[in-house]
Amino acid sequence: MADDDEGDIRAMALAFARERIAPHALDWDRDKHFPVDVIRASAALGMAGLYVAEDVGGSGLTRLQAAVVFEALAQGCPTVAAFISIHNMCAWMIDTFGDSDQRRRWLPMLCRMDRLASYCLTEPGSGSDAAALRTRAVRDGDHYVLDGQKQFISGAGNPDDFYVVMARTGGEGPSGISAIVVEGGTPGLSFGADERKMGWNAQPTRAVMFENCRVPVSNRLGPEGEGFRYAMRGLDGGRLNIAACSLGGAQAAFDKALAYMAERQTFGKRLDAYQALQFRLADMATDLEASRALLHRAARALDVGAPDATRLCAMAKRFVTDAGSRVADEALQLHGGYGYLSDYGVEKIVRDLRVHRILEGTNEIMRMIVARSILAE
Ligand code: FAD
Ligand code: 2MC
Repeated sequence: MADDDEGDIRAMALAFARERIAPHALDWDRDKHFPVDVIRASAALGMAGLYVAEDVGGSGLTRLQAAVVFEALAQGCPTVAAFISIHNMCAWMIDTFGDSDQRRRWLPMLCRMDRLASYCLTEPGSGSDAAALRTRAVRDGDHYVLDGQKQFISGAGNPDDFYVVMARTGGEGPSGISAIVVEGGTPGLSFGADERKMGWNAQPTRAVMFENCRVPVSNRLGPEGEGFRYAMRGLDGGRLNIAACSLGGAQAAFDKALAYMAERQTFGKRLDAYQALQFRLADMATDLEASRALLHRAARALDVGAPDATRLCAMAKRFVTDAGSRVADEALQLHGGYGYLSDYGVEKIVRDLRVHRILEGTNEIMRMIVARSILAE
């Protein structure tokens, strides 16, 4: 990607974040409001199918360009940016693993965000050990009959929803899993209550239940038994985006701290005149740069299909989400008591970023992926 392209894309996403997201982010967090209208407006700028091919309405960007977009969007609100990322992950899975009929049927409306897509892997009894999932899809003629429950599904329960569901069509383990699209409104599909949570309040998190839920076999992506590998391929890119969302949130917290320290005086001096605090700023800025460098390195690796791409995506997800939380927490500390007040916006970033160390694979699982790959060499 040429630097000019990257600059234009960043400027466009930053403008959207500043104008459409940031002014409302605190209200959405407080009111637990899922801003579907604003999320849809991002689709008009090409953000709903960032790395979906252009023939079906996607933007055809690279993962590196997408990482730049998600960092910029997250400067407005990490939670809204992260939902857009999940939608993109689902759209990419259909683009990559769907047949031409499925691509034409679903992708134009997903790229317009007529429907919002959710990714359904986790279950009450299987989170980190995702291949132990138990939701069953039993073949009955031209249909699968789904029974089971998904847990913690982001964005679920919206009237225009669309679900990419990993379900068991075969035996135990990863090779018994298939990826099946379930469209909102299908009889037998229902939802739990919106979970009350520490952060990520601007998007709903719900259980998704399947009870005798009949879905055409033609909704299956690729052959039976490939669903787990597709789900993991989707998460490679999803993890980059979650890292980018942490980076954007942390950058926004850093910028707030810098501005605050230029204003606030103690003992007759501005906060930014104290060397002890300047050193803290130096460490935070270094964390941000190191994070961006590793994130972009991993994104380039995924773009070219490098053999170590999965390992680099896991490294970036672990490193950047940890560093992002550290920077945001330091920014809160540098605000003193005001950092703890909601109106200053920093405590919301701390709360939103906390879950990035848990979801899309916990940071312990990221270490497992990295360590396994090192030891396999
Ligand atoms: P567990 O797997 O039970 O893990 C508990 C703890 O043990 C963790 O610290 C874990 O790292 C550690 N651990 C587990 N096994 C090992 C091991 N072998 N070695 C070392 N440590 C280990 N899922 C979806 O499918 N779709 C979504 O849209 C989605 N959105 C989410 C939104 C929110 C707000 C949240 C909180 C979760 C979401 N998730 C979603 C689920 C998320 O991916 C899981 O919570 C996560 O993968 C961890 O699974 P678990 O909660 O079952 O924890
Ligand atoms: N790309 C392609 N294939 C992959 C892959 C990847 N990144 N990762 C695994 N596979 C393949 C692997 O090669 C193997 O294939 P084969 O049978 O042909 O050899 C198969 O998948 C099974 O892989 P493993 O043997 O590594 O499976 P295992 O069960 O030991 O562990 C693990 C896999 C731990 C990496 C996986 O379960 C995992 O990522 N767990 C975390 C779950 C997670 O990230 N959940 C996120 C939910 S979404 C979310 O939170 C949101 C907010 C949206």
